Amino acid sequence: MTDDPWEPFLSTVRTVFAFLVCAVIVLAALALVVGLLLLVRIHLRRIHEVLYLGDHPGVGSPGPEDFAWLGYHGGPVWWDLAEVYRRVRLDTGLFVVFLYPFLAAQAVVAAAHLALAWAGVVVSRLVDAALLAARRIRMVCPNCFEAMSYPSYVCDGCGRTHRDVRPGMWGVFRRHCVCDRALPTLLLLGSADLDTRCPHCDHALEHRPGEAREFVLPLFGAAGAGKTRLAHGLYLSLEHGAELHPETLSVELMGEETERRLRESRTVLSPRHRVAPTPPGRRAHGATLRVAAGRRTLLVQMYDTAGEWFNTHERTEELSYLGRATTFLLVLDPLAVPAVWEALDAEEQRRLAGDRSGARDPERAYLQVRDQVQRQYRTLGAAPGRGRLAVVVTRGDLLAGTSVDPRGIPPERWLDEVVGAANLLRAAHVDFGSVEVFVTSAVTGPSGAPDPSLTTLSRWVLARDAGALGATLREPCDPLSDAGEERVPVSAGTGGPS
Ligand SMILES: Nc1nc2c(ncn2[C@@H]2O[C@H](COP(=O)(O)OP(=O)(O)OP(=O)(O)O)[C@@H](O)[C@H]2O)c(=O)[nH]1
Ligand SMILES: [Mg+2]
Ligand SMILES: [Zn+2]
Ligand SMILES: [Zn+2]
Repeated sequence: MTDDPWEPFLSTVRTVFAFLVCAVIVLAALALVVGLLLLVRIHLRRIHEVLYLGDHPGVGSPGPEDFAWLGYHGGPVWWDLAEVYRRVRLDTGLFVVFLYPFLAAQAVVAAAHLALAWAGVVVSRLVDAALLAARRIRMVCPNCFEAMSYPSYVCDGCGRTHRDVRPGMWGVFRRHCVCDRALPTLLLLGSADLDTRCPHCDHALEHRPGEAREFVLPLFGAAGAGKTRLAHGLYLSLEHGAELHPETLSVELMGEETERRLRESRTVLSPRHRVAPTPPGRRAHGATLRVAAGRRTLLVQMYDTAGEWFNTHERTEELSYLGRATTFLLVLDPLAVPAVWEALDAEEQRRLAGDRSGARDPERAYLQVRDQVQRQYRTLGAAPGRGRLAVVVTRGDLLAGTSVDPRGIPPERWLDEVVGAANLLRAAHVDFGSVEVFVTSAVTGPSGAPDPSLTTLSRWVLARDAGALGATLREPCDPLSDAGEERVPVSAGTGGPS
């Protein structure tokens, strides 16, 4: 065995070479790690700049047409991702390929944010819509009579009107007005606390639509029939009930306009008061009452339009609230009907001449409205024949003690036999699902309490469409039940369902 004299030398070279290779590998790995860390730092800095400092020249302020900032999921999430990519590519050149996994991770986070936000949009809208449907809330503007899927809300910071605040591009649970004020996006989240407007006519809606069921109640009939006085009477009967039993019933006039029109009800109903005709030039505006019994609330919109509107097809056609109602009050002045007038003796005629209105034919207004309701139901796809009609004979107090005194006779029979309204009644029974006749006295008694006939009518009005609220109103403790469902009139001209 011979010793190679080069062997120690070669061994040293190999060792040095191996060391050098290791050093290069370590250095390369170090360089790679340091490089990657630098790249990641650049990426994170750009993310910070774009996402958190909002340094994004590509995204401008909202224009004059815009009213809210887009929600992050409504576009900015992708714009930010593209901007971060643009900047890191500029910073790192070809080395950007090393950042692809990190950019992909950012894209995954962005996509997850997007998925979560849009799921929030869909779920919250569904829940809100389901709650409105379950509570059978449909919103109708008392000014233009259009149905609204959602009211518009006014920003309490700058006064801008937001047409549709519901969750979407502009926000999930909150949206940010261009003035930066955060607004709730749903009735559930408190949007009803903001000033509300109609999305169709921009009229201020002071009755907080969406919080409770709305109940459209049209009063119609010839000029001078007694619609305005009856509207006051209905309000006062509920008011009186609430005064007697504040713990079970409350009634509130919603908004300035309703208050202006109904606050004088007690004066209007004093027996000697004469009501001025409703100006025929003006379209009706629904007067809204908030009626609450226990936890149940109803927004009653009473529409009292001047009698002239029911004379021609063209005018009645404009009253599109008719198609939104299922309960109707046909108001009728018995003294105007020739058969009733002629049945009075000369002395009675002399005494009541000043209380007689001019329209001789109550059927005219009925047919106009009936045709219009059927037309509007067809247009809206509503089921025909589901409506309820009350034929309300006014001036019961004036008829009391006369030759045509309705007391003690079932109101429908009296209407048929004394007023001679058999044709009208026959048509009404064909056209409406249910028909009741009432004789009312829109007056207050000596104590200031409204005549019980008004309470009887109020109870009938609220009984079905108000659902459980109607039932609450019938509970024994409630004054509205005092007259009893089947009771035959006792006070002057009091009518009950026949
Ligand atoms: N005593 C008494 N008077 C009534 C009653 N109902 C109506 N009147 C009077 O009849 C007249 C006409 O009543 P309104 O309520 O103005 O009639 P309207 O249907 O609103 O009339 P237009 O607005 O012109 O369409 C007024 O002088 C009322 O005071 C009632 O039940 N009793
Ligand atoms: Mg009137
Ligand atoms: Zn409107
Ligand atoms: Zn604002």
